[in-house]
Parts: sequence; structure tokens; C-alpha cells
Amino acid sequence: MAKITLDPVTRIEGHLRIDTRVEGGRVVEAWSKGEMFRGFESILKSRDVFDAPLIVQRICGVCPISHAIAACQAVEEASGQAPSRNGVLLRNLILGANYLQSHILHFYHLSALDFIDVAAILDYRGKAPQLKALRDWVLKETRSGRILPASPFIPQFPGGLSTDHAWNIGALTHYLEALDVRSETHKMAALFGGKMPHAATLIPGGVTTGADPAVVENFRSRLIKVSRFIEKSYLPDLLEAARQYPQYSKIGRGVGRFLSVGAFEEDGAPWLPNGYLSFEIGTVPGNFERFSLGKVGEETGHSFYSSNGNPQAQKSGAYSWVKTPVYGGQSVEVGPLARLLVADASGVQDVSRALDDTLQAAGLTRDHLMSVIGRHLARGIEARLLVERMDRWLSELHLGAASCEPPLPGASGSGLGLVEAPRGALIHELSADAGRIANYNCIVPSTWNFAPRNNRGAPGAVEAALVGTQVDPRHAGIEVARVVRAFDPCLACAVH
Ligand code: NFE
Repeated sequence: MAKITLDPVTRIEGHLRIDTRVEGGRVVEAWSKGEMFRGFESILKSRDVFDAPLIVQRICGVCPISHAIAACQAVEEASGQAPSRNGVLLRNLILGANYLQSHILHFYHLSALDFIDVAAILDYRGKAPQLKALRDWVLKETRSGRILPASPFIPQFPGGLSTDHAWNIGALTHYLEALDVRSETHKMAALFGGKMPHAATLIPGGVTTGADPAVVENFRSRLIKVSRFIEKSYLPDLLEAARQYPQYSKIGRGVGRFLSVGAFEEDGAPWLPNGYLSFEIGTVPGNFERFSLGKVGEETGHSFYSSNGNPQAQKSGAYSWVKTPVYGGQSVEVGPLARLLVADASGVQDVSRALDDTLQAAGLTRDHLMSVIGRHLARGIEARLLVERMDRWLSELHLGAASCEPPLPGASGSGLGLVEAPRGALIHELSADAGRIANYNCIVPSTWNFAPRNNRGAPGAVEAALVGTQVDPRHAGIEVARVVRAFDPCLACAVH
């Protein structure tokens, strides 16, 4: 076998193609290709700055909150405004709910089918109504010749799936429950965001909904339900996947450089680009340092853009519509694993404790974190940590106080938004003139992770992670898919 191509990579948002060259049963080279162009930065030009939080949310239905908050921060800096304390806490809560939604979506509905064998439903003999209904529906559709067995869950690659019937059925049960749990998280976000997925209340200055005691308790009761699912289903399923797929704790290492720009403002001070944030800011491993915007660059040597950033579909050497963000001239990995590693390296104690506990339960070490299983575990650990923080933020809300400062019109100058989206470091850069957007630039998590080679030919994070992956020719690329999906690709975001 000379190559494996996944085109399109399925169960993601947007259009991603992965090409690999295989020698001796291992991937020796990989190319990550974003196959579409969007153009949000052009759409934003000359709009009113107050439109930015609404427009940028349309980049993506999965992580709209992080885009909105980044835009609010950028507009606030350009207009010299600080959000209210309640507004900051409400942003944290809406974003936290969106993280929980996104992490549970990623494991159960986007990735689990690479591990569990859903065809186990055909042999289900139990009494759970949801599972019986699912089995009967699959059997009926199959007999009618409309679909193949397990088609509600296609596409699924052959080979390498779990043969543990009890886990297959258990995880499938959780797959169905996760639909309801995600609905709870959406409702939580909508309680303060007005609606989901694209929230209506996030504006420069804060959040237009107040902190009403009944709404706060409504949010808290749903958080308890979601927390129960994380503890009883999500984390145990992650540990079971780690147990059944030990080889996946050893592959998918990647570039080994991690970046986090800090998530969730905590100290009540006006927002500052380098202020204290609960997941900390920096790069690891080894040489933890504070994040510096001056070290961020965007390269386009292998992307379909001209040197001044305009789309250029016919360009020699280009193979992706994703640009190549670099930090200090090098490709880095962003995302939940990066956040945990940065926080761990910078002494955030509850993060270090949670890492220790989970790794011990999985029989793994910190070195195993830089792997497919490590990236999945990182989301579960983060979900548990977030529930604790969200409960605290609810308690810190000043009930009945304003959650929003009056808007300051006529923003002029530049502004920066730095937010950790569920998938990693998100940067929005704005320049404004008399309240209108002169220029807007987004550097987005999946852009970092799914970048093509940089200008010096070094691979992007996913391209590097794929190298060395052992592949079985009978499996049609499931090993490659597992490595790729552990990064949780969103190409709609990556290209924006
Ligand atoms: Ni479209 Fe997004 C990415 C996340 S950016 S899902 O990449 O998380 O805010």
C-alpha cells in the first residue's frame, strides 16, 4: 500500500481531506487539506463593530460562544471599555456550557463509532425501551433493503472495533443519553445566551440577560444532571477506551509544542490580554513561558492565498485553504490537552491533581498524554474541572446586579480577543475606525491543528501526529481516522 486517503473526513464540520504516504505498514508522511473557502473576514469589513459578535458566531454552530466572546473583547479594547463583573461570569457560564456540549458531542457522536461496534445492537436481548426501539428500527430498515446493518451510525470503518458486547451496548446507551445531555447543555447556554447555538445576548460590555435567582437555580439543576453523566458515563467510557485500546496511548504524539491563550477570566479585574485566567497562558513543555502575541504569525506558503492574504485558488505548492499559524516560527498544538499541560506546567493545582487521578485510574503516565487516548482523556478531565468551576461562578454572580455596561459607540483603534474555544486557542484581531470595522482577522483552533506545512516545510500538528501510525490495509484507514478525530477537527472554523 502506498497511500491512504480520507476524503472527506466524516463526522466533523466542514471539508477535510487527509492524504498519507505509507511505507512498511506505517504512515511516513501526511498532508492535511482544507477543501473549501469561506471569507468571514471579508464579510466583516466596514460593518458596525457591534455586528461583530453576531456575525462571527456564524463561523460555526459548534463553538459560536468563543467567537462571540473574542469579538466582544476585541471591540471592548478598541473602545476602551471593560465588561461588568456579572457579564464576565455569565460569559464564563455560557462558554462553559458550550464546552460541555462540545466535548460530549466529540466523544459520543463524532468519535466513539471508531471504537465501539454499534452492530452489537442487532444482538440486543435486553429490555431497555430505547435500545429495543433502535434494534427494531435497524432490523426493519435492513429487511426492507433500504440500509445496511447499523446504518444509522455510518460511516463506520471496518476492523479494530471493540468485541466486548457489554461495553458496546453500554456505550451505545450512553450515545443515546448523550443526545439528551447535550440538549441540557444547550438549554443552559440559552438560559443566559437567549438562544443556542447562536447566542443573542453577548455584546461588548457584558451580557444582556441578568442574573435572576430562578434562572441561576435552573442552570444549576441542569449542571448537576450533566455532571452526573460526566462522572457515571463519560469518564468511565474514556477509561474503558484507554483499557481496550492500549496502543492508542502510544501513537499520535504530534509536534510536542503546546499553546494555550488562557480560558475563563476569574479575578474580576478588567480584561487584559495577559491577565490571570483560570487555565493560564503559555506554551509547554519544558520551557513554559507567558503567551506573547508578538510571536504569533500566519504563513501561507502551502495555502491557497497570495502573500497579501487574498484567495488564490491556482497556486503552485499550495494544497490547503487552511493557513498555517505559527508561534515563534513553529507549528504548535492547541486544544484541551494543551490547556491542561500549560495549566499543569504553570502550577494550577486542581488541574495537576485531576491529571494525576485520571492517569492513575487509566494506568498511564504523563508521557502517554501526547496520544490519541491522551487527547480524549483531556476533554473528559476538563469537563469534570469545568463543572466545579461553573458551580463556583454561579455562586459568585451578584444576583440582581447589572450584567452589562452601556455600549460605547464610535470605537477607533485596534482590539484583541483571546479566548480558549473548546478546540483551543482562538485569536480575533480587530481594527476599527469611527465604529466601523476596518480590518478583522481570526486565528482559530482548527487552523492551528489542521494547518499545512509551514514555510520551512515542517508539518502541522495533525500532519506530525499521523507520522508513525501503524495501519492495517484491511481497515480502510480507521487508524488514521482515530488519530485525526482525536484533535476534534472543525474545518468550518479552520477556514472561516
Ligand atoms: Ni467550529 Fe471552533 C474551532 C472550537 S473556534 S468548532 O476550531 O472549539 O472558536
